[in-house]
Amino acid sequence: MFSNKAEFKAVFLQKLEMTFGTSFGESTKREQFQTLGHMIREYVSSDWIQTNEQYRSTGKKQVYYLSIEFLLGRLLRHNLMNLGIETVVMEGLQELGIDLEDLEEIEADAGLGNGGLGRLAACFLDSLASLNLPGHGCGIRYKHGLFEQKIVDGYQVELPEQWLRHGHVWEVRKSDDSIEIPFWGKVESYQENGKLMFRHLQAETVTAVPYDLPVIGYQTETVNTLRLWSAEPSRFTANTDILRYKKETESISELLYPDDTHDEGKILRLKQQYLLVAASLQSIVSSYKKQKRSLLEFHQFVGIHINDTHPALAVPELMRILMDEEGLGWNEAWYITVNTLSYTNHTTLSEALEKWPMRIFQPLLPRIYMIIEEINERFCQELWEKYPGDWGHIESMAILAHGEVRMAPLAIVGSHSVNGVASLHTEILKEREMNAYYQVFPERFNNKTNGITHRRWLIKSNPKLTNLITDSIGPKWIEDTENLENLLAFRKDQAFLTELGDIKKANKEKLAKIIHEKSGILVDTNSIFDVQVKRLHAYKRQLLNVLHIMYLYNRLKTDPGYSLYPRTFIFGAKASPGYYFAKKVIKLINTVADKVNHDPDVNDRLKVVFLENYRVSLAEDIFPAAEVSQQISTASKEASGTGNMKFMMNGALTVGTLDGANVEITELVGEENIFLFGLRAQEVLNFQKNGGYNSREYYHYDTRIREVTEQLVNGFFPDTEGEFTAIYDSLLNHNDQYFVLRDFASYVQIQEQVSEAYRDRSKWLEKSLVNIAKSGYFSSDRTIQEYANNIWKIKPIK
Ligand code: 26V
Repeated sequence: MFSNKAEFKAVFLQKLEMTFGTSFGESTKREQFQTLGHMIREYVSSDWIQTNEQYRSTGKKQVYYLSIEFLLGRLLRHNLMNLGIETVVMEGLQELGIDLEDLEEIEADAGLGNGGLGRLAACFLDSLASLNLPGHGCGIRYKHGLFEQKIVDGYQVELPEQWLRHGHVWEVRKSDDSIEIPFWGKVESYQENGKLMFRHLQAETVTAVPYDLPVIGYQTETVNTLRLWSAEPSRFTANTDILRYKKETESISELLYPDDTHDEGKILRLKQQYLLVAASLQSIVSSYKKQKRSLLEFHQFVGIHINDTHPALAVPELMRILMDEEGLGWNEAWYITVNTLSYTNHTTLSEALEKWPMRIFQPLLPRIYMIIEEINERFCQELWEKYPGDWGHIESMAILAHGEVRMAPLAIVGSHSVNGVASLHTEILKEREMNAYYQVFPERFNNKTNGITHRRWLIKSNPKLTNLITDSIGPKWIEDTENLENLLAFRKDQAFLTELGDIKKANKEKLAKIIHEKSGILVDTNSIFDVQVKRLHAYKRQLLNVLHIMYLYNRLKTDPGYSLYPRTFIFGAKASPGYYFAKKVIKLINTVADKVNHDPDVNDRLKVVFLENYRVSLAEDIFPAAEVSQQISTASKEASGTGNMKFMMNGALTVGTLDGANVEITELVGEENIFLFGLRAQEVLNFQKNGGYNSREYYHYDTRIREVTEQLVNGFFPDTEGEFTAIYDSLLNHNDQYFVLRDFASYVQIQEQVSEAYRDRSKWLEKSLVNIAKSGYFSSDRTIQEYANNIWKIKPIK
């Protein structure tokens, strides 16, 4: 299509004029962006077709990654880079007077996710394609991604996100592949050739329409597919209240995580989950059948991955397809189902473990419910043989109990592999949360420590550091990130360290500019950039961070001899709309920021910034500029964390608890290259089991704690009466569930060590270098290779 600058320019201009009927001189940035996007999509289409043909003709096993979230972010630069045409395009545009960076800014983030779970899915897709592995994503094409966050008067305000307002250049609508999804109605049994069969009657059907996105591997010819389903009214509906039916139908793919405090919201979420699963599985089975293979071998050629429990209905849906549509018997179908499916758990927090009331589930998905009943009955029978008479234990493990359908047990029982996402997390699953199932299926449990794609999180987002690395150790690390270890040879190389420091400084300046543009705050780029960016949740303890800032402020105000190394604390976080406490923490951060930033006694040494609307594209500017990475969850609560890996890869040092993947980070870099503090997971779990923690003791004996907690409620912050009572109560009247006060002293101390360490510049840079050098382990290529080898058993296809 184009192989040099001149050709690129000619095609670009022609396409722009043909598509928009406007001359280049008159065209808008958006038209230019869309032209470029369409060109790239056309550019990959032959590889895309070729990849699919190759997969079909070789007939090797393929994997489908089912996920309710895919947090892709922007794709333009990433696709150009992966295609290896970034330079041609950039220079070609330049000659036309267009800055590629300006066009990039036009693209809306595809923010179809909430946090780590969705971003992990996106990193995995990139690794699958880059490793030439036959693996595709299946998700939902939400009309609105995660809400857009505005901060008004310190409060989070949620606006509907509008990523599709101008269309999405990368997608292809495939309406011929649409699938009818039945809800409600009733199930009828009948006899066929002496066999008892079932059919679903009087259902209200919805049409699931697929939109395909190309997933382009890094400088390979592999182009996999992310298929996102959209819910549309069916042509076959018998519903006569058309307007209502249309509205109800479209609401299924309207937004991510609709509020499920009421039945209506629960129905909607369950519809989303079933739509995702049923449409994906039916399309997978129909493409398998085109290969003319027996369904009895299905599991040998297809793997289906359940990302967290949201797609766990894949278990009964695959059973339904195999039995009701393909005529297999229960035992055959069950064998195939279990051997096809695998499941990853991403959290042990009980509020995130999904359960659906049977009274809603049964009428909405009558046939699926029947199948779950049968799965449950057979599973309980098995348990009865293992634990005869122990009804209590059996009930605690059942899939159906206390009027609810429990999704995690359904996923475990129906999969041949169950994995956690970091070694500590997997141990906690095996020894505690899922111990009962581990006793029954020990061979199913395994660990797959998370990873991140270094192509987006280092090569694309930190080009300066990328160049320094390649200039120093050659380009081999790009293919295999373990080679980053070769950087260790430069530990004592002052010229290298100086350059490393200069690059960080340049990245800090870029971020400082963004901060100034977005919030009007001027930050000192010689100060330490100390960053906490992640979902807002009590267990992640943004509160500990902000209480520490209050303490620093108090100390600066009252202790004239105190010399604090200047620090800029940067936050980015969205709170779930219904999460009252999390929203109060956002308000507190902004209130403290306001006070600190406007106080001339301290604001030359202390600044606090809350960056609004944290999302993938903003994150790409934050990680390269960070020097301190805050990973301070209550030990045992963070399954893995992946932000921690992105910071590390960009040379930030971690201040963290021994939680999630911080454990592996510590093993890799050594305790001298990380700042650990706080309770260990075992201590937290023991407190939770046996009691013995009293937060008020810490209040009484530590004057620093007393002062900062009282300041929440004593008028210290003007015009905030009652504003922070819930936070105060959580700490002192509800015994501080997340051990914020227990870890406070230890956190203050480790932060002092950070300041101390930073004063020795070359020492600090050496630690930074060690972190980068050891971060290769956290490439999602390593993670995906482990999934491919040990769970999915898939091989590269070139
Ligand atoms: C939380 C919430 C909060 C309220 C609104 C709805 C909602 C939906 C999902 C979740 C959490 C889902 C699980 C999740 O994102 N887990 C994260 O998965 C990452 C990838 O494995 C892991 O690194 C993080 O530690 C884990 O928290």
